[in-house]
Amino acid sequence: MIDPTPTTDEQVWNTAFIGLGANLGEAHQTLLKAIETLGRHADIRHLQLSPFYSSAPVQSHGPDYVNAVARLETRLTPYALLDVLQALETRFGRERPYRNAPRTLDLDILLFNNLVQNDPVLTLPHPRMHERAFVLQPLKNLAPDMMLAQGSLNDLLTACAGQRITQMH
Ligand code: PH2
Ligand code: MG
Ligand code: MG
Repeated sequence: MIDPTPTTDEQVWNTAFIGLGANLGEAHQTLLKAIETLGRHADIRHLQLSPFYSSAPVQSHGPDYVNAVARLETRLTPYALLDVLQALETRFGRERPYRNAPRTLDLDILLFNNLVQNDPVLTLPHPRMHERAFVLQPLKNLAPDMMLAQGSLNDLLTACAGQRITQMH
């Protein structure tokens, strides 16, 4: 039988950048497992991962964080992707005692296509990404020429030169 709903497949795949962070437990291992799980999701493809970085807590405390950024394509909506990420955070033992508390796993949607929105559930682009070296540096590894509304990645990185961040391997 002829498929009644032929799709022009390319139209439904969106590009998203995800910020990964953890500073409790086996942070590095947790990020690897989270990435592996995401990569197996039926509605996610072409996952690319930046190098891992060790970074001093920014407006947070506790041990140094492990951070990375992933680029992926997804046919999920931004809200459905957020649900997938939050379920993963929960599975890896994330608790939310207070804002910016140390955490076993944080998965933030940084960018979703060129979407700009600000609603109670999801603000895009991520409202603080432009002032955080632990996001900008791995993002630059994946997309060196990217421009944010606030400027180029290089200029924004210069502005947060005081934030300690080291590539791990
Ligand atoms: N995440 C925060 C707050 N502070 N600092 C570092 N170094 N890395 C993070 O991932 C991080 C943070 C809130 O999500
Ligand atoms: Mg975060
Ligand atoms: Mg978060």
